[in-house]
Amino acid sequence: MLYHLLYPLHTEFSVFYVFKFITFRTIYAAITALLISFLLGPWLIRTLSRLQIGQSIRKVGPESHFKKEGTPTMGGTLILLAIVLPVLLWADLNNIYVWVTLLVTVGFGAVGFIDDYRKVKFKSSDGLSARGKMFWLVLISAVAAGLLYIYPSFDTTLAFPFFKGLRPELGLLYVPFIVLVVVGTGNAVNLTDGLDGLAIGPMIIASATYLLFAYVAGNVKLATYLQISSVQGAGELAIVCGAMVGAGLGFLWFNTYPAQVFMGDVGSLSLGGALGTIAVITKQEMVLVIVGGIFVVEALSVIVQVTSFRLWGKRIFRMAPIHHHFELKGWPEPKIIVRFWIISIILALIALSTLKLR
Ligand code: 57M
Repeated sequence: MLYHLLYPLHTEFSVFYVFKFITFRTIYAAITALLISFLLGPWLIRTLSRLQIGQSIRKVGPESHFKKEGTPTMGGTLILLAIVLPVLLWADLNNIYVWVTLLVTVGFGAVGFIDDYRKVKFKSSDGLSARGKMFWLVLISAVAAGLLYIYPSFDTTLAFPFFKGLRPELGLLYVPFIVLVVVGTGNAVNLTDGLDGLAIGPMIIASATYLLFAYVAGNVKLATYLQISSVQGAGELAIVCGAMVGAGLGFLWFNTYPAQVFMGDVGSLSLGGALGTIAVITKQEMVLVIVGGIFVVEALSVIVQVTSFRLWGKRIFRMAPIHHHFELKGWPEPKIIVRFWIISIILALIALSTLKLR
């Protein structure tokens, strides 16, 4: 809105010309998101505590988690607000990619909100049925995928890191592919969100990485020089990523060990959905496996554990997702969290190097 209100004034007041620049608006989207988080965070935590919106802890889990019983949850509502408001303020609202990303972010957030609400209301750790949740996530991402598919200039070829000449055309198959990426990322982030700051740290790092990818993809000169897909209009997603970085840092302030609040599914699903959508739009969807490597490993650990247990009655990990394995091995919680962050940073650097390697 600020962009639409203030940029046209540049003909009379040259100072408003700065609103044209994606870099400027990205920085201020991040700062706005941080301010919203810092200003509303303490109030939200007090309100959630007063309303007794506290976490129920599974009795089968690591004992160290029992003391977390009653920690306010659904802090993801703050993350959602701290992303959506800055995007509405600073992004170009005529941009379809911004709206598709917001649709998934808010849609997934709503599914997570209902799930969290039911868990809190019925004071259990079971919310919506797994099928019901999956149905809504698939439906929302299918609508987003359909919108992208019918958008005239949207490219339905698949781009691979390291092999820049390899560009298979997926055609209509690109729609289920988008659904897979977006729903998969939402669920993987959800599984990762099991220790204080464990999901939000890698999410901040991934958002910052995609901020750069979006900026480069949206800039024809840079994209051509780096031989990556140029996506006209994708630069505006740098503003969404900036808001995600700001909202993530603001949330981490309160979620860092020992957490004063958990994000809940409203946070994990919306952030994961947003990241998956941005990866698809910027044509950096395969690189997401590297950037979001922590989320991938967490999800894989569950798949491997469940498969092995069902087929052979044996567990590979002491407990899945993998962060529980390290907890049960005796690693202190902050050590697991910070080490996962370090790995995320390394993975982000490797992913960024794919811009140069071909
Ligand atoms: C959500 N939720 C956390 C919090 C957070 C198939 C199976 C692997 C599914 C999996 C599962 O349900 N995962 C999804 C994980 C929960 O956190 C809440 O959920 C939100 C995210 N959706 O925002 O509201 C607990 O995580 C801890 N936590 C923190 N700090 C945070 O900042 O400490 C969360 C955020 C919180 C808190 O304790 O209560 C969760 O873990 O439940 N199920 C599991 O993860 C379970 N694993 C399992 O059953 N493994 C078996 C299977 C694979 C065969 C096995 O390995 O044998 C474990 N979950 C828990 N305890 N809590 C089992 C032990």
